[in-house]
Amino acid sequence: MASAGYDLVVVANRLPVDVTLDDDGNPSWTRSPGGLVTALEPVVQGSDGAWVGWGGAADLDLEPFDADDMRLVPVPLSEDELTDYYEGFSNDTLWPLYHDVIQPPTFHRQWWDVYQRVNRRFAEAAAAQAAPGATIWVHDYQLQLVPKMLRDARPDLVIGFFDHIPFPAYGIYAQLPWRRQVIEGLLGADVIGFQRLADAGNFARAVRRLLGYETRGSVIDVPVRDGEAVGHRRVKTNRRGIRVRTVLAKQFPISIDAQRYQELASRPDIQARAHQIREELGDPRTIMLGVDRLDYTKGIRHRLKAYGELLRDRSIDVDDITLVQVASPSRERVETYKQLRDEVELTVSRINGDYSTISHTAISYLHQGYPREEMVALYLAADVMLVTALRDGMNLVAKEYVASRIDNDGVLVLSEFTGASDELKQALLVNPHDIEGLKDAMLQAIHMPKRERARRMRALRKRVLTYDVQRWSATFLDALAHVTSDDDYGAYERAQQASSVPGSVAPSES
Ligand code: GDG
Repeated sequence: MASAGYDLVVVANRLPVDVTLDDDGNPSWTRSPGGLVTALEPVVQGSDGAWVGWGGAADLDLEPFDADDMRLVPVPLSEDELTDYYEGFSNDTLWPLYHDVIQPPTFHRQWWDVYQRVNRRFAEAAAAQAAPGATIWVHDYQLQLVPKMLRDARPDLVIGFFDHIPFPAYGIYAQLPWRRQVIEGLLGADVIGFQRLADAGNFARAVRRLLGYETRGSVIDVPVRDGEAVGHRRVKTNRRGIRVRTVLAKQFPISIDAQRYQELASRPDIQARAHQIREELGDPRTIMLGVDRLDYTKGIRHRLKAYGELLRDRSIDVDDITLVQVASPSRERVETYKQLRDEVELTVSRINGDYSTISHTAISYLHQGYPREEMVALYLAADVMLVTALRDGMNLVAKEYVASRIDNDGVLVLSEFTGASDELKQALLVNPHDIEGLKDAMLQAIHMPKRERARRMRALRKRVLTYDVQRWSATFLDALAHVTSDDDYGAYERAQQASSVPGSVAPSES
């Protein structure tokens, strides 16, 4: 560590490890490898960085420690705070609201109070680690107030925020009783990253409607308050004679470590496991696969409905086709998730009861988490991948499937309500609410000729291998460096527009 703190501090709800205490209270940790960890770990390791986050268990009050060349700074959360801040405000207010109110959001003033308190704790922990002028990268909807809290405490810091989930249209966002405070919290950042151009457009509209600030494309002019310290930031006077600083709000579509998935898919043991999976399923002609956290945004019920109707209509035969549905356990203490699990499991058992035979099961349903190697074996075994989310910031599963198909085979059925659909145009794009359309797409995928499968998959792979997660984090940090430097910002913007930026589609209407 530099004596005066770290030059890069990542702030996320979770640390990249799970911390556990033994009987004597001694901590030990295991890595919890997710997409975010893979993306940010090399950046943090290579730049004298620290990672601030919750350790994964209630009431852990630990000193910062070093793991895998990173400084890890645990933020303690009590059982009550987890209930109000995490399960409550994050997962039962913001999550459903930001996913187009697929489930009704719950608004509780008590949850909001705790959300503010916990955000402040994260901000203070991050500020304590940051060297003068350091870069802080804050992640996701659980921590939207942190950018402003950091800016107020430490104007010298360069602050980025990335929103992993959608940002809703104004008509929906406006329901949030604390809509103004959240927008102001985010605008503490110098760069606010979204998955899609449409999300950035929705955010800019909310800023105009709620705060009346001027926006030009992805640039937002945020007025500088009297006496506000701006650090080294450029401040200019706008047309109305108001002193403003520049905030960049634009899309930075996240990706995966595509190379890693290719490597796993090339391993003989994983390929052998893929063959074994096929055999164990009774060697059906077609294996369809769904992989999701068991979440109501993922469209699992719509997928099951379409599949059940295809069996009912005899458009497909259980002797030929199996659907494997991995539904990894998620947020099990939140009531809507308990209900979803009951509904999904009832539907699965009805379909299996109606259509399975002694030798062939219609749906192989797995309410478990698996090692990444097993996931890649499943991707390799699956002829058709079903991603039918009703709303999804990006959907990494779609990209993982594509990166794993080194054989240029397999068909991706992809909901147009995922961020991934902005980039993965050669998938079979579907509206999951249109059950007939979804059934047609499933049949088209099942019967697609090999040449067409290969043509589409090659194009998909090109996209995923080019825009991988390393490129994502480099692009975000590059934007952060430019927007806060004295360089000609306009030149940076023009260069961006000249290069092909993925996900360039028109914003959705509010
Ligand atoms: C949020 C946004 C955005 C799932 N089951 C197992 C397992 N997984 C892995 C997948 C994938 C990840 O979890 C899920 O990522 P998604 O992107 O599909 O969805 P969310 O969890 O909702 O993620 C989303 C993402 O943040 C990143 O910004 O794309 O839109 O909602 O990597 O493979 N992994 C293993 N075993 C499992 O059983 N090993």
